[in-house]
Formats: sequence, structure tokens, C-alpha cells
Amino acid sequence: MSQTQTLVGLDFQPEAGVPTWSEQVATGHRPNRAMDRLAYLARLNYAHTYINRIRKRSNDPAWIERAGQIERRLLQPFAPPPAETERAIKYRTKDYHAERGILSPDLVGAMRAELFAPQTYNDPYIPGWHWHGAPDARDAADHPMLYMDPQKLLRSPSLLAICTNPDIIGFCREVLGPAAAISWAWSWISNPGFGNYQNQNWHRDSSEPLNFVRIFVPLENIATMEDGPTALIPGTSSLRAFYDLRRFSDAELTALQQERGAGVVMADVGDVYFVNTFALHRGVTPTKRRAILTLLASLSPSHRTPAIRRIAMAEVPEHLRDTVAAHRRFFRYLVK
Ligand SMILES: O=C(O)CCC(=O)C(=O)O
Repeated sequence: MSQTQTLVGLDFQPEAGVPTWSEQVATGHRPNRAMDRLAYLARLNYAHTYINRIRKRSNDPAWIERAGQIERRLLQPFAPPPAETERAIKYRTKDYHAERGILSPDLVGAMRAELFAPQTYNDPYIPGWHWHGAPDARDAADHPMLYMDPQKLLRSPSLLAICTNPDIIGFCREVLGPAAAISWAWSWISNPGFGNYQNQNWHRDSSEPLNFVRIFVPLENIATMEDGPTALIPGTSSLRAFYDLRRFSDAELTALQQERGAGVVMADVGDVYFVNTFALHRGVTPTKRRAILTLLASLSPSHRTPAIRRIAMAEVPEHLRDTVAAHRRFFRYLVK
């Protein structure tokens, strides 16, 4: 189905691996009531139009910056100008910031255990691809990336606990403003031995909302190049070159990497790093298995956000409820 069609229906899949309304109804994950269908269609079409007609209208950084400014004013008209903290300025100019040791290793371990429990994995780059089993099974290593089912992930108590971290909420608000909200999440295992697969090639994330932050939570220590760190060419989110919609080879970007000082982010369990992934970046292909969680925080929904089946406050683990209630806006796409 074309991504540019004007209106989309209940069978529309915004991206491989994201279950459609009809699939969610068939698996019992959504009630099939007329009001819910209408509300879903409205949210789906809003997000689809916003991403495919507005955000993807141009990949020119200057246009995105202007459109992003307008979005910030429209969505948070009474918010003060963006914070001028040292880390917010660094993030704006270098596209990156890390907070060290802000998550408990036990919590990260619980998230890792959820990713490694036997389940059905998908690959957002291959429509219809699924693999069911335990990642330690021999044939699990036959595919470069095993992604956790987004519905399972976005309802996970460990994920919600990570999202309640005050440093994560604080940084997203500092950079995006008070309307920042978690709007999607991915967690996946990268297997070695496949060369540079998909996001392991230099690229810009060009389908995310105009104002967004990608939050990276390593589920294992990333200490060497073998562990597959995220690589970034700092400051390239505003670069008016290399913004065509494609992957770039190392050779094409050698001069730019030397000029800008491309770097990799080493991070231990408990660390969190924030990246403007509209800048040129990639996941270095690991030579060992790597496990990571990444969150999308944005002002507007991504094209996938309407597929999230939001949970009721009563379903939020009791020890997180007060924090979620105090930050309703940040959780508006996850919790009703
Ligand atoms: O795997 C990484 O470290 C980077 C991921 C990435 O490039 C992406 O998801 O767009």
C-alpha cells in the first residue's frame, strides 16, 4: 500500500512489524467497537498525513528547522523559549548528550530479560517477516536483527519504569518543551555476521516527527567497537548536504567524518544517551550479539503511534502510578 495515499483505512500498516487495527482485533488486542474504530481512523490519518505529507515534504534541514519552530509554537504556545542549559545547547549543536548511571542495573536487566524471553520477533525492514523462539536457539542467529513486538514492548512494566526516570523526562522536556511525550519504542538484538545491515549503514532518520529525540538505553555494556556502538557525525542534523533519502557508504563520508570528528558512543548498563538521529549516524556492526532499547520522544505522533494500544491507569504497575499521573502529558500516547 502506498505511503503517500491520501486517506488510509483499518488495514493500513504504517511500517513493517507494526500491527494493523484489523490484526490487533483478530488477536484480541483491541475491541472492535464503532467508536474505537472511528477514533483509531482519525488518529491514524492525522499521523499519516503529518508524517507523509508534512514531515516528508522535504528533507532539507533548513526547511525542517523552520517547520519545527512553527510546530513548537503551535503545540506549546505558552512555553518559554527552549532551555539554554549547557547540555541542551550541546545537544542542539552536537546532536548528542549522555547521562551516566541514571538507570538501575536491575531495571535494565529486567528489560533485557523481557527482550530475551522466547517470543515472536519481527524485522521492521522486511514486511511480514517473523521468527518465533528463544534468542539462544541456534537458528535465532540466522537473521541480523530480532525486534521485539512493539505492542508487547510498549506495555512492558520495565519500559514504563524506564520512561518514568526523572532524568529522561527532564532532558526531553528541556530540549523539546512541555508537550514532549514518548511516542514509540524499539528493542532489538543485533546478531553479528551479516555485514552492514540496514541501520548499520550511515543514514538520517527521515520519517520521525519534526521535533523529536531518540533515547538509547544499552541493555548490555557497549565498551568496544566489537559491541557495536552507535556512531554519529556530530552537528550534521543542520548540514545542508547528504540529506537525500538513502544510506551512505563510509567512503562517501570520509572527508566529513574527518572534518567533524565522527565518534562512537560507549555506554555501560545504566547509562542513557540522547541522539538527534536526523544527524548522520549508524549502529556499528557488532562482532558480538548486541541488545538495545531505544525510545522516541516527540511533540507530534509518529506514523506508528496510533497503533499503540494505550493502557488504563489501573494497568500501570502500582509503584509507577504516581509518577505517571504527575507526568500525564509525557505518557499521553502510552496511558489513557
Ligand atoms: O543501532 C544503533 O546504535 C543505531 C540505530 C539506528 O541507526 C536507527 O535505529 O536508526
